[in-house]
Amino acid sequence: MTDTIFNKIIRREIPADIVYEDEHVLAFRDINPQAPVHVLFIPKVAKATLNDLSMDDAEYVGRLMVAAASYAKQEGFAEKGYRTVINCNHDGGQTVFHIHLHLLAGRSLHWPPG
Ligand code: DGP
Repeated sequence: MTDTIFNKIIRREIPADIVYEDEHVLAFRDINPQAPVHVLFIPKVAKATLNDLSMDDAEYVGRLMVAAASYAKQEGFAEKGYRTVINCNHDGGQTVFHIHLHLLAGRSLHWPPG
């Protein structure tokens, strides 16, 4: 897959407000926040979309969820609530083709989403 802006963030070639990092996952604040808390959790090894995953990648993508939930607990909004979203391709609203989990919190979120 082609290099994306998120790989440049991983390599520290462009700045980002990084809030979490481990061996497999990096998390940073979204440049265009849709809620008071809007953090993107990305795998350090890039795959473009959810469609590129197989069952062998269950841990790969699961790590994003677990990291997001841990962050929510650490930041103190886990009990109040939050939303996680992975957009896929055009109709899903995906614009950056490096899988990422959105974590949104800090306000009451509407359903269904737009
Ligand atoms: P999606 O639409 O699901 O592909 O979400 C991509 C998100 O990435 C979008 O909410 C804006 C964010 N984004 C795009 N470029 C940058 C960037 O350079 N820095 C940061 N922090 N976020 C970015």
